Amino acid sequence: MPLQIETEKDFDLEDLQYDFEDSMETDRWNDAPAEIKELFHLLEWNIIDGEHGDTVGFINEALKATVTARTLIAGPMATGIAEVGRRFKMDEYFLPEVMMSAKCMHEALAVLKPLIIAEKSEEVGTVVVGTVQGDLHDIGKKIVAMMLEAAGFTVHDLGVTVPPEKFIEAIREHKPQIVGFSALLTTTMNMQWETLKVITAEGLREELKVFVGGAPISQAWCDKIGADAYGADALIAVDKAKACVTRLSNLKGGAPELHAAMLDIDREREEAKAEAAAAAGAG
Ligand code: B12
Repeated sequence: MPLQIETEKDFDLEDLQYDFEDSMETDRWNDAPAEIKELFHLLEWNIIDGEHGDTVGFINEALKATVTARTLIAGPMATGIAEVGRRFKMDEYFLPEVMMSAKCMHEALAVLKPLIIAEKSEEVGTVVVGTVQGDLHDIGKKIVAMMLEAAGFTVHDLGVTVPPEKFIEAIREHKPQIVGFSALLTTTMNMQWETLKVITAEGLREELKVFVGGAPISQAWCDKIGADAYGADALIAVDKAKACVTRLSNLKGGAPELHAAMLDIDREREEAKAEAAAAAGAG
């Protein structure tokens, strides 16, 4: 039985501004055995400190202790890189530090990817994803692509800084049901809109369910540009993608009913989270 560890909670990460000992005193990962809690905090600090030579060692140790790849990605890897983002924003970190931390994430994902892909169930559909033109961020997009593959999708990942015409080419070649645009910069999020406009101009809009995601992206942005679904994280993106190729497969891209159904999935998830939090509080 793999270890079940809570990763969905909105954790307070203030300790990550200080040091490892402070992290050990928080209640984050307290539902894990003591040695796993310690390992998770070591991994968080490994990513924050950008000590990429050691990342794979921590990852392998956790896997040996039956922690799942998903728990590692949604747990200590997510909290570690979130703190890196905070430090960058506050000018406590500059590009070289962020690049070292990104290297840790990439090394960890390289080990975890085959494990996630091995979960692949029966073929459910095809997705084309890419980070839009001008944007080099790809950690989150890679995670989304991996989770979609595990859920049974064939994923064509076009990489980073993908111009609209490359999306069009890939859509014509692979005939996906879904296309996903990632953007991490406020200066590149507009390329999601531009790419969607080209898709529409090429007469491909109705064939495709258009997903958008990335740190500056929101449901409001998704609504504004007329995309079908916003994915705040990889898990919700998978839920929405699955719904698109099963019970909603008859709806065309851009249909108001599709948009409404995507919002229902967000609502259901919020309700489930609230119920789980209430149950944990009562227990
Ligand atoms: C790592 C990083 C880098 C690395 C990227 C390495 C790589 N290969 O990806 C490097 C060092 C290269 C980098 C460069 C830059 N960066 Co940078 N970077 C980050 C950082 C710290 C983490 C991003 C990350 O990987 N997060 C972890 C992943 C798991 O999260 P995520 O990407 O959000 O993905 C999740 C969801 O958003 C969603 N999702 C993502 N994509 C998609 C797609 C679809 C279809 C769906 C459904 C869902 C979805 O699911 C994912 C998984 O749950 C962020 C901080 C932040 N808060 O995001 C800054 C950040 C994005 N960077 C920033 C900046 C400014 C830059 C630079 C311009 C800096 C510079 N002066 O040169 C350059 C830009 C270069 C370029 N042209 O792209 C700013 C952007 C600010 C803004 N408002 O635009 C941020 C927010 C930092 C900050 N707070 O100031 N960066």
